[in-house]
Amino acid sequence: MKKFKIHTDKEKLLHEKCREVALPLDEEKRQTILDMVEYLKLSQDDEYAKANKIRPGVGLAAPQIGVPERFYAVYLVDKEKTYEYGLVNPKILSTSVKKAYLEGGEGCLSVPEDVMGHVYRYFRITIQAYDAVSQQNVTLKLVGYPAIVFQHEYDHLDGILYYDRINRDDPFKKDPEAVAI
Ligand code: UDB
Ligand code: ZN
Repeated sequence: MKKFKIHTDKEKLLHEKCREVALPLDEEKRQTILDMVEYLKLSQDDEYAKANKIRPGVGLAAPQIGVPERFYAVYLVDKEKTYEYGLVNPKILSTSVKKAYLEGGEGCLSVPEDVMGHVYRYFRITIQAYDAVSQQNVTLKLVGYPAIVFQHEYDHLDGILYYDRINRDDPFKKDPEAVAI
């Protein structure tokens, strides 16, 4: 199993916009993306996570492994549905007016110390990308928790970390358009 060095927010790379990936995807890059999905899957196994001293991850973006390019992996199970994707050059096609935030706040594999506060995101998004897992273009309609995860990863491609979206003066400021998840 491939081990990744997870880069942290001390590094400039995490705060910079990533460049588009040339398609068709070369075999080496496809393998890297599949390895990222595998890493997430394994990290959610308690034994494996403990033995390898890693956190259970639901998403991982290229800059977090030191690659300044527009792709990310997601592996999560929500409401009996499994989301297993390796998105390349994702585009958010549409967003809801309604917002959502994780009640317990967000964290990040690249941020060693949690920052408290509400991170408002869109409740629904439609995202289009090339998916390295199924090897086809996909258009995904995401709602609630999965929508939040895909937006968190998308932000990494633009050099945005979750704490950049927390209100500095009032971290728990209410947004009347937002629901807690
Ligand atoms: C995570 N994990 O992976 F509900 F099996 C977070 C960390 C930062 C705490 C490791 C997480 O939410 N795990 C989780 C949650 C479950 C069930 C389960 C595992 N990320 C991904 C990340 O940093 N990507 O760049 C942070 C999430 C916060 C909101 C969306 C992504
Ligand atoms: Zn993150």
